[in-house]
Amino acid sequence: MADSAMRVLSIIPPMTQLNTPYPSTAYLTGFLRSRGIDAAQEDLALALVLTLFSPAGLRALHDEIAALPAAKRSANVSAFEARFDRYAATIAPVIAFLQGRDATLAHRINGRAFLPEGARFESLDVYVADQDGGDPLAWAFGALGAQDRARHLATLYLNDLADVLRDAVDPRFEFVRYAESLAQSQPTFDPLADALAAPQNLVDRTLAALTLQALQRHAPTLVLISVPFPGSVYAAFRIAQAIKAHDPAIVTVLGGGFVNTELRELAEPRVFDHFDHVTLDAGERPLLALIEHLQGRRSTQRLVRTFVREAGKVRYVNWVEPDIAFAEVGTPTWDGLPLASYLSLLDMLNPMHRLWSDGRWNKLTVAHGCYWKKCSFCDVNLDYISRYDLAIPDVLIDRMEALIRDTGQTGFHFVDEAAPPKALKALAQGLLQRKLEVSWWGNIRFEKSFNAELCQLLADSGCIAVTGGLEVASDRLLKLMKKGVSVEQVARVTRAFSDAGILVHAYLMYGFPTQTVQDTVDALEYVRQLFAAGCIQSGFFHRFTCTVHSPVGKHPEAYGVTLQPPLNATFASNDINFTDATGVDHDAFAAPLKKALYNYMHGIGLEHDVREWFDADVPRTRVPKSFVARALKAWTRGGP
Ligand code: B12
Repeated sequence: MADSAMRVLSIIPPMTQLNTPYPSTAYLTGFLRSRGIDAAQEDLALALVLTLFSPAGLRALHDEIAALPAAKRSANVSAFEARFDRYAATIAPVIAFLQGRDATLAHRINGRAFLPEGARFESLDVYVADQDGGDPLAWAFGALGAQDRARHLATLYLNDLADVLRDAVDPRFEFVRYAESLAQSQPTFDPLADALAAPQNLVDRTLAALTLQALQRHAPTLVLISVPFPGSVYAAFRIAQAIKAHDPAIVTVLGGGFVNTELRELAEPRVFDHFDHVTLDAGERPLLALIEHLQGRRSTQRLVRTFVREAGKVRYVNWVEPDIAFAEVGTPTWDGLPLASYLSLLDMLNPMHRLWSDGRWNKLTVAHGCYWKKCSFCDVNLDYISRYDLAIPDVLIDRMEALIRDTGQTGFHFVDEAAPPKALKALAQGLLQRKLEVSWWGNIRFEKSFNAELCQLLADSGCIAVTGGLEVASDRLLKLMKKGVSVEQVARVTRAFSDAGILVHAYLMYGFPTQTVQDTVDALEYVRQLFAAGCIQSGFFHRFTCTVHSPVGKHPEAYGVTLQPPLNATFASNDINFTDATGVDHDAFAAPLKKALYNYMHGIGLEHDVREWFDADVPRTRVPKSFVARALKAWTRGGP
């Protein structure tokens, strides 16, 4: 293939997120262009949703439903059919509103007579009605939040439509993940192969048509399909299938976070019916090698971190060459993505979830990898954690300036594993020096070095929110998981952020090895106190899962657990089941912890004994009532 003929198209498959593009194609496209390679990108996740949820898309859905036997029509489907005319009339204005193109529609939406209301609107009834007007959303949005209120109602309306699509066409469809179970920790390719061999439904057909349109627009010779999460894998294969059916000579490559995590032991030849190559870890170096290979300038033996199929068998080729330094990867570009068409959804009435689903964020990385890389629940052995590499602050700020020119937008989400405090300090100083007015947020570790002074500096430079792991709030377990923080330290650090006006979201965990019921009750008590003391404003409880690449998965004996025997995976491998000698049924705590947290986030129930959230009898907490208050007092007296 001659140099001039090489045209690369990078694709984000459904689903990732709808408010802003997932950044991998932007990174790869920016890098390839910086090396003089003709590269373009497409977000087929957004395109799929905009096509399905359009007047023509709803008519197609209506036609599908007409062919369904009456017995197969769920309540959601019947409700949609009964009000189809209203749905068909409102879908385009609602999408325009969610895209920020028609703000005045908020008034009609808020009147509650404009949109047809399906089952999703029942969630509004759980909120306490306002005493005067009986407005169930008044507590959340107040008198001034007309736009947000309308955005929330419009999101419920879209969720209703997604339910109809799910019930009538494809049970696997969701807005942020699609057919996730076909890929996540799936030891064999069989379920995915069966799904790919099944006749195409409306979603598949729409996606195939969009794929062909993208091929027509860009005429690529090489297509890169990026799968960050298990919930984007099925669609990635459908896209590759459509490409190969159209023109088998187009080279297809699979890469991304899911591959880097779950396909490291790939041995399934059928994957290569759809993809010519599968690459691991940071894509820049493997891609340069692959492009040289496709241009006839490099043999197969010298591919980098690339799986190929040879004589019907999967072979992993890794000619060792250094990765491209973080300072040299170039600036991501959003060029070619329809930035004005993303949807600002308002799903959860929680300030942090809002940052994830609402608004267009430029995404950048302060540093590649994690500077701590010790946490025993984390995939610390994988390149995206273990290879720590940092660019000087000036390079980062240059990239930010380039992105503002590129997108016209000044909000940044740093997608780091954990942005290092020193680098953030230098970034903040640099932003202030250059008088660059931006907003930014990202994930950090609750390090001691985030004191009041540094937090204020970060806030002055535009930091609006941080997320960080408190995991199981228990000093014993934090030590066992090598988190490197204590509850007391987290209290002080989060308070310093909050005092500076920065929103704090805590990642919380339950079900870690050796965790007892008492530990869980105590953890919730710490969390209660942190909310009550204004240290954190948001949080989420994740159930601990043991992965094959984590220290717990590698040395289970050190954590008192026994792993189930390995599954002999030929396809995906990640989560492993285990037994914990404590025998605690952590599943029983999922709902109580979620309920408690949901209420705390809204300032409700903070004065209650934490035992009240649990259905079963649990022991009284051992945590002193004023633990957090005392930690904060000692700190204001003595400094951190
Ligand atoms: C920030 C982040 C988030 C954020 C923001 C996500 C977003 N949409 O922007 C939030 C908190 C919302 C999030 C949520 C989730 N996340 Co997350 N997230 C990350 C994190 C830390 C960085 C992602 C990122 O933007 N990286 C920067 C981009 C440029 O990197 P990249 O996509 O990996 O691309 C590079 C390479 O992979 C490669 N590449 C990518 N595509 C391709 C394609 C080809 C052809 C080639 C050759 C190369 C290539 O080149 C790129 C440049 O080097 C990663 C871990 C990590 N460090 O990567 C986890 C990670 C991607 N998340 C993960 C998961 C599981 C999730 C959730 C499903 C968690 C959950 N249970 O809810 C959700 C899914 C949410 C959704 N549907 O959008 C896993 C996925 C692993 C897996 N099992 O598949 C990861 C890897 C972390 C982990 N080990 O747990 N996440």
